[in-house]
Formats: sequence, structure tokens, C-alpha cells
Amino acid sequence: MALDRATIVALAQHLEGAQLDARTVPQLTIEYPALTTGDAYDIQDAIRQIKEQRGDMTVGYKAGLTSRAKMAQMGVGTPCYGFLSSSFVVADGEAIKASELIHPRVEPEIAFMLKHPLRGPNCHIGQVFAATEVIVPALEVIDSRYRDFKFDLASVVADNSSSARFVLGAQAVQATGLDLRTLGIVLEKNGVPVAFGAGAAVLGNPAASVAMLANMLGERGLELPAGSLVLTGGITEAIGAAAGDVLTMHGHGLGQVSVRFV
Ligand code: OOG
Ligand code: MG
Repeated sequence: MALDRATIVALAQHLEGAQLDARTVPQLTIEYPALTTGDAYDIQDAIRQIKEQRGDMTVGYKAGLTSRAKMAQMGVGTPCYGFLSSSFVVADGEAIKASELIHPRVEPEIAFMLKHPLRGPNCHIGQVFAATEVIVPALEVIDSRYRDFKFDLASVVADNSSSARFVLGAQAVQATGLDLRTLGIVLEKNGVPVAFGAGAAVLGNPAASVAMLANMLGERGLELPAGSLVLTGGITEAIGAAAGDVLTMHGHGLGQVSVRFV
């Protein structure tokens, strides 16, 4: 459809406002049925620019819908990406106010910290390993701004792929010598194990998710700069959380990471 610039900026303000106020809005494709994923990434870019102008720095990117469990849960079979802002950072074990979010869900993820930039096209996992400083266990807290957490691909992309908060564990490990495919994880909710998986759930290898992300960004003339954080996508389905809940991910050889909701 190729929306004009004024509409892109207005829709970016509309969706970012819903995020900041923790309010639901109707799916964008109800009002704009012909919205393309290109339009949606234009809206997402505009949200990123609005936040950056406000001093909320972009610290990295997240890939989403990279596992079958996530695709099946959301009914969307195409991976997407979003940006990560400094205001989304929550320290390990710190509390998140449930009132600041709409209907948060928690995802166990493997995060990469890059020491060198990555730029597509043709980025492959060898380059990802060469550019990676460390790997860190992560919990992503997603919070769709759409009613009932229901969306299609274009709508979720425009909504920055439901990005809301993320937590990194205290232990960073070298990727060298680790088999990320067989790296097992357990997600606990209030001490009860609720979801299980291994790195291979994410596109066969979480490093492939970083390469895919660099290639998707490259199509839009963007890159993963040195120092970027990359969340590679939920290994399991996302687990709902409310005030009083504590979620902890344990990763084999990666230690653990927790978040509390109050
Ligand atoms: C979209 C974001 C998905 C992931 O890790 O798969 C995502 C959503 O499910 O709301 O962050
Ligand atoms: Mg995620």
C-alpha cells in the first residue's frame, strides 16, 4: 500500500502512545487492511526514531517468531524483528510493575552481545560467531498492544513486535565450545517448571536467528552495530505473568535469570 510519511508518523505515535499508557488498541489491519510488512517496518522505524529523539537509546534488536512453539502460539508463521530500547532494560531479579503493562508474557531466550557489526545480505552463522563477544541467558517480556494479544504479521511488526521489557542474566559465556543447539533450558513460574526446550528450537541454532536478523535489517539498509544486544527469539511458547509471579530461566552452562512482577 505504501503509506505516506504523515500517516506512518501518526500511526507510530498512536502505537507508541498505547505502549507508554499500557492501553490496548485495535489491530492496525482492521483500519488499514492493505497494510504491507514494508509499511509496518516503516512504522516501527518511526517509533524507534521517536524514542531516540526523546533520549531513549536503541541498545539492540530482537528476532521474534523464530521457533515453532511461538509461531503456533501466535498463529503467525513468519519471523519478525523489533528494536530494544534502554527503557526496556530490567535488572536480573528486579520487579516489574504489572500496572505498567497490559497482558505481559515471558519468553526464555538466548541473547548475543556483538563486538563487531553484522550487516546483510549473505550474513551466515560463521560471521555471527566471529562477531559475538558473549552469550547471555535472557527473559523477554512481551506485551502486545492489541486486544487479546491477537495480531497478524503486519500488525505485530508495526507494534515493534510486542517489545516491552527484557532481563539479562548475570553470567556471560563465550560461544566458543558451546553447542547452542543442544543447550537445554527450563522456565519456571513460581518455582514450578512450566516450559522446556533447547537452542535448536530457534531456527535450528540461535546463531542462525542473528544471521537472519542481520539479513532482514540489511534489506532495509540497517545493520547490527558493534555493541548490539540481540535476543534470538522465544525457545518455548510465551508464559503469561501477573503481579505476584516470579519467572526464572535456567540454561545449561548459562546460569539463570529471573524477573518478578508486582
Ligand atoms: C511477537 C514477538 C515474538 C519471540 O521471541 O518470538 C517474540 C509476539 O509473540 O507477540 O518476541
Ligand atoms: Mg521474544
